[in-house]
Amino acid sequence: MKAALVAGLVGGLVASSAMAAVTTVARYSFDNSNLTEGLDTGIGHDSVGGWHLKDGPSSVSWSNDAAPNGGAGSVVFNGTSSYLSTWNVPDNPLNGRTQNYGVELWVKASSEASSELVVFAFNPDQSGMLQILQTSDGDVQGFVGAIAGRAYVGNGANIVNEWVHLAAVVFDADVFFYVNGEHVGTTSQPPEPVQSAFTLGQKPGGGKPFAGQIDELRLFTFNSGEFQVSDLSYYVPEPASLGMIGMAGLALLGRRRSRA
Ligand SMILES: [Ca+2]
Repeated sequence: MKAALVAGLVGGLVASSAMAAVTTVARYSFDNSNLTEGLDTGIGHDSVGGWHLKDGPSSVSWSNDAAPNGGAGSVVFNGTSSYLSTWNVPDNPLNGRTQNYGVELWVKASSEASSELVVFAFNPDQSGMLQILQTSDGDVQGFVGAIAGRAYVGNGANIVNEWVHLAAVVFDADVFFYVNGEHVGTTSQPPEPVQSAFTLGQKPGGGKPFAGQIDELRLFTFNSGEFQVSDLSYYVPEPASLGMIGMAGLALLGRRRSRA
């Protein structure tokens, strides 16, 4: 397992042609501009399963500024009252999961954090839950993968007004945090089992509000030892993004495939 893991960590683009070993269990593309249309087609729709962002949207807005390969748009958080949440939604495909799962998203902060802010968090009121934070707190400032109340690893730099890809992946008993597809930290403190909810942009009921944009949130699982960094969407363009290549690009792709 360790050899495969190291290969995955250093493989990057070289390994991207390998068959993806992860299974997407929920995906939120935020490509629909209608914030009030309803759970099945609105901004909080899970395009894979039924784990819709039911308690959102609250004060979020939509932007046609999408992440790289991020489709038509993203969701915007105002830094005061905005959040999206699955609070009280029963269809959680990760319920009880303890290991071999991951969370990835693109984020574009509009300002440096003056304190600890929630980008993504499972049950953020409970210690030991997996989180992705923006913070200016000490050595872990910048974007941070966290086990609430226990362990924090970050990229150590504040990045604002540009899209950054973040991923927190639970491998067996370790948590790996990636920024733009590069491994920036590991903690051997495993998070608590996933429970019924996650929030984006703030704690449920208010607190630690993030200001900026989030796009292309994906949650995935994999078999022990099979995750490779090249499985992250940072390296694997989604099928929907093929439309952005344009006709010339598709023709080129066709020629490449016909030659193979
Ligand atoms: Ca999008």
